[in-house]
Amino acid sequence: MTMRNRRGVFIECVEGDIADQPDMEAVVNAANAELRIGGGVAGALHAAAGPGLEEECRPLAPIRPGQAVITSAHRLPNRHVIHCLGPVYGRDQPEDVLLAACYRNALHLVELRRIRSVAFPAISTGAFGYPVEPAARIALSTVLDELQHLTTARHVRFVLYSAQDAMLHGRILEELHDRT
Ligand code: AR6
Repeated sequence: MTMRNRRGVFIECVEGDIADQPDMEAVVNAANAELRIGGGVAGALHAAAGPGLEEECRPLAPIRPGQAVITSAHRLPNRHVIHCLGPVYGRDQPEDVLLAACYRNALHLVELRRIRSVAFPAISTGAFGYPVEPAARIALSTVLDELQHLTTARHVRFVLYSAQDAMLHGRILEELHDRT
């Protein structure tokens, strides 16, 4: 686990399951455009949340790459789910701009709803094929940049599914944080 503190916000990278983050007020979903169940992160979150989540999502769909919408968390141990549609690598262009927009728009909702803690998965790095290292650089640098606009958030957690991805994110967090 790697942790850093900037502007009073605690940022960490941990190995774990995004559907099992009971101390976080909001969790972020790596959604599909239709906000349907799907696999990976979306599958895990919808399975734990129960069918009410998909029902609440229905009138909000479809969403575009880079967009984020917020719902309640139903049976998940959180208050909110923020659904982001990441870019499909090699198809949705410019993919770096669209991936950064996911994190920025999610944090905009965090600020609007006065959320104190939020957990992100590595959006687009599974079924959507974005290579993990460039995706991690975009994710972490966007979050570090956006901290200046956050007045309520105190804790941002990146939840990675493998030890290798957690170590990679941790190394990039140290590098970006300690450089600036
Ligand atoms: N907790 C944390 N990370 C996870 C979990 C989990 N439970 N499960 C997978 N990951 P993906 P995407 C990691 O495919 O690339 C869906 O089917 C995974 O190893 O969930 O944005 C949707 O319906 C990878 O590093 O999201 C969409 O159609 C990362 O989370 C599409 O896939 C993201 O993998 C979205 O694709």
